[in-house]
Amino acid sequence: MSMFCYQCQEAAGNEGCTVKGVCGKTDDVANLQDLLVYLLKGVSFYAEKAKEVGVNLDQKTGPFIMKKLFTTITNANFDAERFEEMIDEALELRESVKNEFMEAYKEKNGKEYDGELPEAATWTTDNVDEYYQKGEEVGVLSTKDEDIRSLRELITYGVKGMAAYADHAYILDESDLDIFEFMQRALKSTLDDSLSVDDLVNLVMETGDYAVQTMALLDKANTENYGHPEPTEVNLGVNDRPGILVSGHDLKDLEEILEQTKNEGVDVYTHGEMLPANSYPAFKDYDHFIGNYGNSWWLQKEEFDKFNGPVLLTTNCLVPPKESYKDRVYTTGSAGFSGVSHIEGRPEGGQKDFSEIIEHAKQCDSPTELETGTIPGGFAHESVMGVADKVIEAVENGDIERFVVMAGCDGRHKTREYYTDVAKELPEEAVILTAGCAKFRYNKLDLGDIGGIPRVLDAGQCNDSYSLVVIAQKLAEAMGVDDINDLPISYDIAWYEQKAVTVLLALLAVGVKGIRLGPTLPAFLSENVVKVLVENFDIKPIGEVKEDVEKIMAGE
Ligand code: FSO
Ligand code: SF4
Repeated sequence: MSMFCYQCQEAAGNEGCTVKGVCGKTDDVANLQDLLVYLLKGVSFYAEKAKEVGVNLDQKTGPFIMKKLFTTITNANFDAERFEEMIDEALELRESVKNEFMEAYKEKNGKEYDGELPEAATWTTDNVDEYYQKGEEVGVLSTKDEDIRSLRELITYGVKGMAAYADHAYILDESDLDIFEFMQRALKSTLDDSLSVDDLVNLVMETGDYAVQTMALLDKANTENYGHPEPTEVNLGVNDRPGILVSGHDLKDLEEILEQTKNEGVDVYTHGEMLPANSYPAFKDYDHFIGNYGNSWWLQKEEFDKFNGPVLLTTNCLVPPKESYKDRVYTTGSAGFSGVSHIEGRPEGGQKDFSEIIEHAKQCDSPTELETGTIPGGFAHESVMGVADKVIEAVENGDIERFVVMAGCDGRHKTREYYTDVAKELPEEAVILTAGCAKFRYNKLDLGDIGGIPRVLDAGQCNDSYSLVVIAQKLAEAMGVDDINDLPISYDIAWYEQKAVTVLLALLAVGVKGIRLGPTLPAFLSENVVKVLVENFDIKPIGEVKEDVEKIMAGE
C-alpha cells in the first residue's frame, strides 16, 4: 500500500484508495496532503496552547489553516509541487507560532514549557524527499482504533468543508474568529489520545453547529455582495462568439472575469456548481454573461472538449484533464494541477489578472451547442419565503403533500441514477428542494409545477443547503410547528466530497432526523459510529426507489 484515502464517496471498493485515487490523485499527492493536514494540526496545537497563556494567534493561523485545508478537498488540487511549497510554509508558520507560545509561556510561568508535545508539533526536516515518506506514516491509518479513527476523520472532513465555505466568505471580506478558533480546537483534538469516543462524538456535534454558523456567514457574504438570488430561467444555449467557461464555487472570481471581459468580444458561461451564479441580481447586468454550459462536474471531460474555449476552475471539482483540452484549462485559488496554468492570487485591494485567459479565448472557436432552452434556478430562502403564503396554502389544501430535500453532490457512479429515478417516481404532489451538484441528476426533467411553484426548487450551490434549513425553520414558524421534523419534509441526500459531510453535520445540528444518505454510507464511518448516528438521528442508507418513495411520502 502506498497511500490510503477514504475521504470521498468514490473511495475504491467503498473502503479506500490505496494505489491511486479513483479521483486521479497520485499516491505522492495523497501522502503530501496527509503530511500537510498533519502539520496544520501541529500549527493548531500551538495556536490553542498560546491561548492558555493569553496570546491569541488566530488572525495569523486561522486563514492559513483554512486556505491550506481547502486544497486537500477531493478534486481541488493535484499538484505535488504546490503541496511541497505549502508544507514548507506550514513548517515555517508552525515554527513561528511555537516560538510565540514558548516565549509567552515562559513569561507567564517563569520557566520553560515542559509539557508534552505531539509529534505533529515537533517533526521537521530540511529534506523535501522526506515529505513523501512521512506523509505515508502520518495518514489516516496511523490511528489504530477503528472508532477513534472514524471519529477523527469525520471531524477532519467536516472541518475541511467548513474551511472551504469560510474561505469563500473570507474572500468576500466576511470572517469570524470563532470559526477559526473551532477549526483549530477540532484539529488539535484529533491529536489527543486522551479523548474518549464520547468526547469525539460531542466534537462531531459541535462541528455541525459551526458548520451552520459558517454556512450562514457565507450566505451573508454572498447576498450582501451580489443580492438575493431571484427566480431565473437560466439559458442553456450558446452564442456564436468565443467564450470562457467558469467552474467551481468562487463568485468573486466570476465577478472579476465578468468585469474584465466587458467589451472584449468574449462571452462568459458557467459550468457545474457555478450554475447558481446566473440567479444573482449583480451578475444579470452583464450582457456577455450568457448562461450555463453543460452539466455536473464529472461530465467535464466531454463538455470541456466541446466548449472550445478556455475553462477556469475556481475550486473543486477538477477531473485530471485530457490532453485534447489541457492547454485550455486554468486553475486559481485552491485548485491546481501540474502542467496547468495557475492564475495567481488577488493583490491587496486589487483584482486577479485574468488577461491570459481572455487573450486565449479570443483565439478560440465559439462553443459547440450541447442543448437549448432554459432551466429554473434562484430558489434560495429569500425567494421561496417571498411566496410563503402560496406555499403554505398549497400544503394546507393538499396540492403539496411533501417536500423532499435532495441536496448534495453528484458523482460518476451508475448507482446515482437512483436520484433521477426517485425524482421521476415521486408523485405530482411532491416538491424537490435541492442545492449542490446533486441537482444535475434531475434538474432537466420536465417535472412541471404546482400552481406556479416549480417541482424542483434549486437553492444554489452545496453551501446553499443552508437556505433549505432556513426555509424549513421559517415554514415551521409560519405553520406553528415546534419541531422541524413535524413538517412534511423528507431528506434524501447524495454525498460525494467533504463539503457534503459538513452539510450533513449541519443538518444534524439543527435537529433533522431520518435522513436517507447515499449512494453509499461513507467508508470512513466505522460500524459503531454508524450505530451512534442511527440511534441518535435515525440516519439510513438509501434503498430501492419505489419502496423509498412510498416511505418518503408516508413521512418515514
Ligand atoms: Fe459538487 Fe464538487 Fe459543491 Fe462538492 S461540484 S461535489 S459537495 O465540490 O462542493 O456540490
Ligand atoms: Fe479515493 Fe476519494 Fe480519496 Fe480520491 S478523494 S483518493 S477518490 S477516497
